[in-house]
Amino acid sequence: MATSVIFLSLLFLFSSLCLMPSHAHAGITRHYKFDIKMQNVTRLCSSKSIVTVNGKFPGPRIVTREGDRLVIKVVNHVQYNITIHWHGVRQLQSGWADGPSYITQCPIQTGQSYVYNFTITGQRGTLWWHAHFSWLRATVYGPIIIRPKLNVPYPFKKPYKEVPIMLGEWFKGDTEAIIAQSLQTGAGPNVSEAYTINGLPGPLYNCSQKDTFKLKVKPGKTYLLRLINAALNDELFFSIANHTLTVVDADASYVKPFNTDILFISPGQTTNVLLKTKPHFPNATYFMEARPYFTGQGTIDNTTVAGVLQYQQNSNTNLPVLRPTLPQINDTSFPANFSTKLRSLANSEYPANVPQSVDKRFLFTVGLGSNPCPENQTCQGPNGSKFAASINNVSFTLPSTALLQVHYFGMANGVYTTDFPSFPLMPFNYTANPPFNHTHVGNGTKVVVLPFNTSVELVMQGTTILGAESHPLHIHGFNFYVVGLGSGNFDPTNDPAKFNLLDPVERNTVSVPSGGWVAVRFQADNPGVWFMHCHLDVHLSWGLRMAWVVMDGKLPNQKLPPPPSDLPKC
Ligand SMILES: *[C@@H]1O[C@H](CO)[C@@H](O)[C@H](O)[C@H]1NC(C)=O
Ligand SMILES: *[C@@H]1O[C@H](CO)[C@@H](O)[C@H](O)[C@H]1NC(C)=O
Ligand SMILES: *[C@@H]1O[C@H](CO)[C@@H](O)[C@H](O)[C@H]1NC(C)=O
Ligand SMILES: *[C@@H]1O[C@H](CO)[C@@H](O)[C@H](O)[C@H]1NC(C)=O
Ligand SMILES: *[C@@H]1O[C@H](CO)[C@@H](O)[C@H](O)[C@H]1NC(C)=O
Ligand SMILES: *[C@@H]1O[C@H](CO)[C@@H](O)[C@H](O)[C@H]1NC(C)=O
Ligand SMILES: *[C@@H]1O[C@H](CO)[C@@H](O)[C@H](O)[C@H]1NC(C)=O
Ligand SMILES: *[C@@H]1O[C@H](CO)[C@@H](O)[C@H](O)[C@H]1NC(C)=O
Ligand SMILES: *[C@@H]1O[C@H](CO)[C@@H](O)[C@H](O)[C@H]1NC(C)=O
Ligand SMILES: *[C@@H]1O[C@H](CO)[C@@H](O)[C@H](O)[C@H]1NC(C)=O
Ligand SMILES: *[C@@H]1O[C@H](CO)[C@@H](O)[C@H](O)[C@H]1NC(C)=O
Ligand SMILES: *[C@@H]1O[C@H](CO)[C@@H](O)[C@H](O)[C@H]1NC(C)=O
Ligand SMILES: [Cu+2]
Repeated sequence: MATSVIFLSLLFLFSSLCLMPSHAHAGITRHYKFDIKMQNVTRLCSSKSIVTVNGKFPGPRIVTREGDRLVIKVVNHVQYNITIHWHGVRQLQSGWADGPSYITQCPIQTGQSYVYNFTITGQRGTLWWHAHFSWLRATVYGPIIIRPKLNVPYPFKKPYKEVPIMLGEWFKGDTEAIIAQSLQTGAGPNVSEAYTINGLPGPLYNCSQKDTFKLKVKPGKTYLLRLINAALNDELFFSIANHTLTVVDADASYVKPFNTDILFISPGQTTNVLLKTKPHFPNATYFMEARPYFTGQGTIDNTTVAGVLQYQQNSNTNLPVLRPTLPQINDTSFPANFSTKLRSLANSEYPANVPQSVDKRFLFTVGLGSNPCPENQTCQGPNGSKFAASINNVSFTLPSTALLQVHYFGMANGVYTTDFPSFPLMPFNYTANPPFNHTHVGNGTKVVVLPFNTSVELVMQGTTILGAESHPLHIHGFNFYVVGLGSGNFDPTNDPAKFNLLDPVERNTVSVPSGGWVAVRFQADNPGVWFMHCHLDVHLSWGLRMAWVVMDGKLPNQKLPPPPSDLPKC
């Protein structure tokens, strides 16, 4: 009797494994608890109380595998509202767990909690999590490390060790006060005092020698560095003196490996690289450094963070220090060349599912603009106005309730309108020099509605209004394929013929070149409300953001499930 029960249950287990559809959740469930707490931290000889997860800065690592479920309970113990966004996670049919405040959820208020519950499907590499309320992500961020499924190898030699490298930005002042002041006066916000590697500014700043990230290595080994740009407002160059890096993955999608001495990485992006150490103990210490790329007119933190690549046997000797060479701050050719090197692996195991036909085309201008100064106030933005930023001249106003909720319950009336322009309403020379002189932007909570599975081609066109800048545009709920990129105005007649529809890179954040354009394609196969915005928080706060509403499909697995019972209320 007992044996037959065991036999039957084995048979059942066996048959259910065989019958399991390939998309079913096959991994394990991993539980995390995030306590949002204040923590005193000292950097550059001044102490500051910052918002953290579990008192850690940078925050805790999430280590998982493709196919796993993550269940993360976030408890808010601080005076601020907060949400957490799992940056780059596709959130297939789990839009309620995406996190941007007032888009997919109301904030988790002081004393409240919310459980984020989602799976990692079809992704492997590095992603990250960060706060998605106001500028709290300045200190609330950490890595998401996604290993391949059990017994599935990397498509490159197994590294000896894996090391997350989070680039960040350190402000001596209170970042919430800084963005509030900018929105009030209309001026550009105060810039940071330092950049950081894993939270540490390093030896090139005053009073910071002891806060230096050291990567201790052995000779003749291959290390996998998981780079993440978590800086608030700055795209960065990164390099390690005398070492070549092999890029293998971007935004948790494998790429065709290529060698480079210097990386370009925008806020929101991740890049996995292989670092091969020297075959023998060298007689030098090597710095790894990062500093900004910037072409705009405003002020910027023009400093350099350094960490140390230290060969272990050499730790006690007084060796010469070698520093890498980084491009000039305004070297627009470097990001342009770098982006053309990124190609999907696009093989049978890791195909590039680039939409080959297009159902709906869009042209979005992205750039700066201004709002008039309110009556009786003096403003410190351009010509006494207030700085703003927009997409197709819409500076997006955040609603006071969550868009996903009103969409799901059919109560969108009065919260958002569906008239987000597909094309600029008034075309002009977007990259003219001198720039188009109409800077005033419109505003509203406008969205684009897409039927389920629409195949979308989106061209994002930078403008030169109030200064040409590059804008790292991030989409939630999807990856897009970067099919084309160029300088000047997009030419709808000649440029599409040059699109790469074979092996374009697949990512969640792409830099719209300064004074240029980028074309992406994606398949709207994920029902929900999905934020798309500039990942420079200053531009995000000024309104460079919008949302896509993707409708349910007909089949049960094409529908957004009902919200979890603990979804925060506004
Ligand atoms: C931070 O430091 C201040 C001043 O020393 C102290 O009053 C406060 O309790 C500390 N906060 C935390 C969270 O440790
Ligand atoms: C997470 O979601 C799954 C699938 O909907 C559900 O079975 C599970 O109970 C959820 N877990 C928690 C802790 O909410
Ligand atoms: C911004 O910088 C100015 C000049 O240094 C300073 O007076 C002001 O207090 C700063 N604002 C905030 C919010 O830290
Ligand atoms: C560093 O690289 C330079 C140029 O590639 C080379 O001449 C030098 O020997 C290297 N030095 C060390 C210590 O690796
Ligand atoms: C390091 O210095 C020692 C002694 O000066 C020398 O023997 C050795 O060859 C040097 N190693 C390298 C890699 O240059
Ligand atoms: C940035 O700093 C470097 C020196 O560190 C200086 O040469 C350069 O002019 C500065 N650039 C800007 C835009 O401030
Ligand atoms: C970068 O700035 C420098 C100094 O302002 C200028 O001489 C140079 O032409 C600029 N380079 C580019 C590529 O714009
Ligand atoms: C602006 O100031 C004038 C004169 O003091 C006053 O009459 C008017 O009501 C003020 N307007 C606003 C919007 O506060
Ligand atoms: C747009 O402006 C640029 C820079 O001023 C100029 O070179 C270009 O010819 C203009 N394009 C059109 C279509 O007018
Ligand atoms: C803006 O440009 C147009 C022509 O391009 C010109 O007629 C107009 O005077 C300009 N306005 C300002 C305020 O410079
Ligand atoms: C939004 O636009 C309206 C006019 O359409 C204007 O009155 C209002 O001031 C604008 N709001 C902001 C925040 O700029
Ligand atoms: C926190 O969120 C709630 C709900 O949206 C809102 O009523 C409240 O004003 C927010 N508080 C702050 C400080 O933003
Ligand atoms: Cu931007």
